[in-house]
Amino acid sequence: MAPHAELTIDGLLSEITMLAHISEAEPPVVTRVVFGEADLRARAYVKSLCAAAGLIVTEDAVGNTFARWQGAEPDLAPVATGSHIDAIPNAGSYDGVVGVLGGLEAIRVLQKLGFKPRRSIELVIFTAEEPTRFGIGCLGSRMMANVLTPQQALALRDKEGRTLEERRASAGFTGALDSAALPSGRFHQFIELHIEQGPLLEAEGIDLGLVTHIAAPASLRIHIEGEGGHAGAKLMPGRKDALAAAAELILALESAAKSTGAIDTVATAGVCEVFPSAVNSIPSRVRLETDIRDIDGARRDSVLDALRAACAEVAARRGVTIATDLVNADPPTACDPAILAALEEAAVTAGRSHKKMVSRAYHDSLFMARIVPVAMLFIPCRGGISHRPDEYASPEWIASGVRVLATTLAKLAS
Ligand code: HGY
Ligand code: MN
Ligand code: MN
Repeated sequence: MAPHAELTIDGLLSEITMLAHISEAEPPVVTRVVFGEADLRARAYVKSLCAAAGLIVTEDAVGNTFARWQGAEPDLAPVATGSHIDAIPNAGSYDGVVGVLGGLEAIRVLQKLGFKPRRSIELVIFTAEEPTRFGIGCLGSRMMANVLTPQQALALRDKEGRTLEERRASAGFTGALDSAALPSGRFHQFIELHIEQGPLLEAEGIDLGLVTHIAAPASLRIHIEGEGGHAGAKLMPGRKDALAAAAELILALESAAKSTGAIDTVATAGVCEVFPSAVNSIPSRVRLETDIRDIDGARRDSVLDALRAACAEVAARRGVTIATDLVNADPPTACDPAILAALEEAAVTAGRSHKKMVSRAYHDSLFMARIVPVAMLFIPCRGGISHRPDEYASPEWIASGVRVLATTLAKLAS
């Protein structure tokens, strides 16, 4: 089953634009934090599109959403595809959305072609792929894979101190948390279509990326307690400036990532919260959130260890107190060779250039891999830009991803 070459995706493009306008910010800026007002409107919009396609829509206790195209043998485990629609502040229109609306489009294309799946095909919209609200990414897929247990989920709070329980209940999700964990065998195979969020495909003029491995993310939260005081009256000797200590740790993190000798090691401190944050007051308290990744778990952990060592050294030398808590340190994952082979065959049939590559961004596939064979299909994004309003994927790139996804889903569901 190979969709025709002139697959038109005008409807899909307008749905992507429509979804981009469902934002907490002014277009073209997309901000859609989980369980916020825009997230709920976006969920309603996407569910209406799924219902219009005749899919059976269900939601779990944390808002993971499943839209099923019933197959001829409904007892067989479905083939699934999907991604996320939540977006970090100041984001773009395509991260996650291409995998959700593109996955829906792949189903609609197969419906139009009169394809009848033997296995059901299920579109999955994962809750909270982004860490923005609760500080941990892939919350929904972690719970599906029981990587995040209900007990751990109960401890999650957002910046306003609201718990996951409060937030999900106000969003209308009240099921028992332990019902989110899926039994193994719930899905047969899973494919996620996503923009590359890097520059390689576009730079090399290649249409599609067949993702062989997904990098291992880790996040260490660092609390620094110094001594506040008057920025003018307190002399330099004996100061315990928490932000100066944080600055040393940020540079130590950067140098540890650079010195592994591997290009795949990356790290940054994406959040730095300063108290009291007054220009004429010595910072007494700082919270740093750090993000450390590598496709090699041990190498990534060596950077974590170097950062912890730097915390101990800076605390001793500067007389500040430094406490750390590990938010997550997940293993990398390898994608399933059989699904990759099916994707490659579909790319060849479609006459699309393609290359094997790793994903440096993490995705829900990283956690779905714990309960089902997975693979990811990348399309290029302009300049490799992502997590910015100028994120862009061309209609040609999107159409080629949808086409190859549709062909592969048809093969796996036959
Ligand atoms: O941060 C990531 O890798 C993903 O985009 N949330
Ligand atoms: Mn993202
Ligand atoms: Mn994403």
